[in-house]
Amino acid sequence: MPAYRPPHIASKEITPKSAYLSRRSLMAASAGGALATLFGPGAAMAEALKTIPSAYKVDDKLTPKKDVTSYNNFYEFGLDKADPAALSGDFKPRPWTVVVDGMVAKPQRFDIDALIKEFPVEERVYRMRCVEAWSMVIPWDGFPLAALLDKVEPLGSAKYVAFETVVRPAEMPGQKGLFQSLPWPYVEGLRLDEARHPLTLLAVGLYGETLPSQNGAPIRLVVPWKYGFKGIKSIVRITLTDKQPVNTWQAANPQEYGFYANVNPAVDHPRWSQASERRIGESGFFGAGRHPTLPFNGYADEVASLYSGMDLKANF
Ligand SMILES: Nc1nc2c(c(=O)[nH]1)N[C@H]1C(S)=C(S)[C@@H](COP(=O)(O)O)O[C@H]1N2
Ligand SMILES: [Mo]
Repeated sequence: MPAYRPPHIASKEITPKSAYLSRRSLMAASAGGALATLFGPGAAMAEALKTIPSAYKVDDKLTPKKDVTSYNNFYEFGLDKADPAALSGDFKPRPWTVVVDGMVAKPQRFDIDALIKEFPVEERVYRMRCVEAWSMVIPWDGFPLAALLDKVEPLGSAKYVAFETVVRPAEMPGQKGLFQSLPWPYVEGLRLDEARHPLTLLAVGLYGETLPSQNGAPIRLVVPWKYGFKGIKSIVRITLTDKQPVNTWQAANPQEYGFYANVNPAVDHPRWSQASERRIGESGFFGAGRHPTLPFNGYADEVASLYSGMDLKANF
């Protein structure tokens, strides 16, 4: 079993597990309007989210925690699925600052633990579909990106949100050496309306525990209707802009990866079919059951309207 936190991180530097667990049981216990008093200022958002229950928690069987935390894509730690868990022991997710800047009225630097205190952390059970045709079902703990964006007050001119991962070659072995897999930092982007969508989450934990380094500690993006590569990990900067941001995989291979990357079983990857997916952790060939891939990863009711009139084949 991989360690879920680097052993050199003192527990006092980490949001206590009890904080998540009490929040989780409180959320479960609270059917209605009590959330505002329980969670403080950002609670209106949590209330709003309860109006889309199908998106908030899917019924699929959860992928076991050991698979979620040992089968990872995080090229900063290496290319093999086992590398991020095995090679992230030197990574220090605390202390950590996230800068939010660009076309906003109130650019700010946020300490990660202040952020976690400020916004109510809630559990979201989402499907995660990697462009490589495997998938998981993950209980994330996080808060909507929209809550953070509201805080910095985007200007009317802002149309997109750009994200950047930390660069720390001393702690991230995949960023060292001659044979770099990708240019660093890893970068991603969303349209502002996608970023503000209530499903779009900044995750700070999973399975009720502090986010493991291999999953993008201390804070990563989760956009469940898009391929997994949009879910940028270990974020240090979020910048509002009026230009469509470059994203790492599109820049690396524009024939195969686009900006939108909405999960679409009807648009095959040039080298493989996207019609179905291997659900990691289920029994079947190579330990994974086969599932049909759903348009927008099963979130079409919530998000398809964002793309009305758009050619989904061209905007892959
Ligand atoms: N910084 C960074 N973020 C990243 C990646 C990466 O290599 N570097 N890989 C992406 C890909 S391809 C996927 S499928 C998801 C995997 O998230 P998980 O390992 O938590 O399941 O992270 C995404 N975020
Ligand atoms: Mo991926």
